[in-house]
Amino acid sequence: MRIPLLLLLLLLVLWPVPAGAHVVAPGADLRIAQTIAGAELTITVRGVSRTPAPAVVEIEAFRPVPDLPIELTLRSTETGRTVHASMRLVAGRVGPYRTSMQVYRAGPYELEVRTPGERSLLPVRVLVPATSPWELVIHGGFYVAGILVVAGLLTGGMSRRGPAMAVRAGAVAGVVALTVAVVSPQLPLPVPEGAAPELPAQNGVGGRPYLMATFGTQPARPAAGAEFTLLMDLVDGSTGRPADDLVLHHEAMAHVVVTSEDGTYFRHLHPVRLAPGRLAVRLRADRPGRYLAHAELERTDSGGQLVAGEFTVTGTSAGEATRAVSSVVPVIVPARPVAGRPTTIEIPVTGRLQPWLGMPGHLIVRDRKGAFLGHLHATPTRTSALTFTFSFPAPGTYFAWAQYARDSTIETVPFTITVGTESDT
Ligand SMILES: [Cu+2]
Repeated sequence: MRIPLLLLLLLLVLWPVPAGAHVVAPGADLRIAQTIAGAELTITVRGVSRTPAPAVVEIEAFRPVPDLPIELTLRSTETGRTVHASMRLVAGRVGPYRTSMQVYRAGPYELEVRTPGERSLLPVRVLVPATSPWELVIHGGFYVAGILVVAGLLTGGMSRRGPAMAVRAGAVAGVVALTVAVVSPQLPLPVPEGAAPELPAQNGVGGRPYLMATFGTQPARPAAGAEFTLLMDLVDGSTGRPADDLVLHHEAMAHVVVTSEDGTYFRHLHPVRLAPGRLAVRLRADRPGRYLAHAELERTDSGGQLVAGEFTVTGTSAGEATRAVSSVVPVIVPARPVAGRPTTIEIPVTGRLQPWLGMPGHLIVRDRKGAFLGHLHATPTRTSALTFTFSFPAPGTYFAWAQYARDSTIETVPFTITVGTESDT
C-alpha cells in the first residue's frame, strides 16, 4: 500500500505544470498602417514583457519605396519622458527597418513619426503582463510539496511520525497545486500593467455614442495633378468634442477609400493623426470632378462604423478618363449576380500572398452613386485564388477593387459587376 502511495506523491511532485496555459502572453505587438510622405508603411511596436526594456520598432514599406528619413519620438503621456530614434528608408528597399526605443514604464505613450513633410502622432499603450496569483499558488505549491516529500522520505519515510506528517503535508500541497494548475486556464487573467482604466458606463449604459466625421481638403479646392491634404475631423456624437479614442482595427486607426464618382480613381489609405480627433492623408487626383471619401473606423467601446464625405477637384485633366484595366480576370459565380443572393468572386493570384492588414485579401465594392461601400475579406481556400462571397444589396452596377499584397507590393484589381434581380434570370 505504501509504495503506490509514495509513487503517487512523487508523480504529483514531478507532474509537469502546463506552463503555457498560465503565463500571460507578453504585451502583444502593435501593427499600425500609415500612408505618410507618399509611402505605405506598416509600423510595428513589439511587445515587452517587463519595464524598463527596449521596445523594438520595425517599419516595413510597400513598393514603391522612396528615399525617406524618419524621426521617431516616443513620449510617455504620464511622465512626459521622451526617447528618440531615427531611421532612413532607402529607395527600393522594403525593409524591415529596425530600431529600439527604451520604455521605462507601462502605460500610455504617443509615438511621433516624422518625415520631412509630415508627422503622425500615434497613441500606443505599453502593456506588461502581470503575474497571475494562480501561477504563484501553483509554483509555490509544487515547491513546498517537493521539499516536504523529499525531506520526509529522506528522514524516515512513513515509518516515523514527524517525517510521515511532512510527507502527508507535502502531498496536500501537491494536490492543491495540481488542482489549481488544472482549473487555472478557466480562471480570470490578471489585468496587465499599464492597461487603460475601465470605461465608466454613460447614463448607466455601457458603450459610447458613434462619432461624427467631417471631411475637408487643404486647399479647399484642390487642383487636378497637385498634391493636397484630405482632412477628417472626428467628434463625439453626443458631446461634439474631438473623438480621440479610436482603436486599431485591421491594423490601422482608419481605413480611407477615396474614389472618383466615375470609379476611375481609387486609393486605399491609412491617414496620419495630426491631433486629437484629427486625421489627414496627402494625395493627388489627376482629373477634375467629384470625389468620394469613405472611412472605416472603430471607437473604443462603441463598434465599427463607416463615415463618408466628398470633395471636388478643379482644373483640367491631363488625360482621358479611363478605368485601369488589370490583366487579372475575376471569376464571378453566378455569371449574372442577383441582389440579395450570395455571389462568389474569385481572383486568381500568382506568386506568394503576404497578409496585408491582417488578411490575405480585401474586396472593396461601391455602387455607382457612392451611397454604398462594402469592404469584405477573402475566405481561406486551398487554392492560390482569393475567394470572396458577398450578397449585393440592390440591383445595379458596382465598381469593385480586389486588393492583396505580393512581393511587398499592394496589387489592386479593378473590375465592374452588374447585379440583376430575381426576375432577370
Ligand atoms: Cu485599410
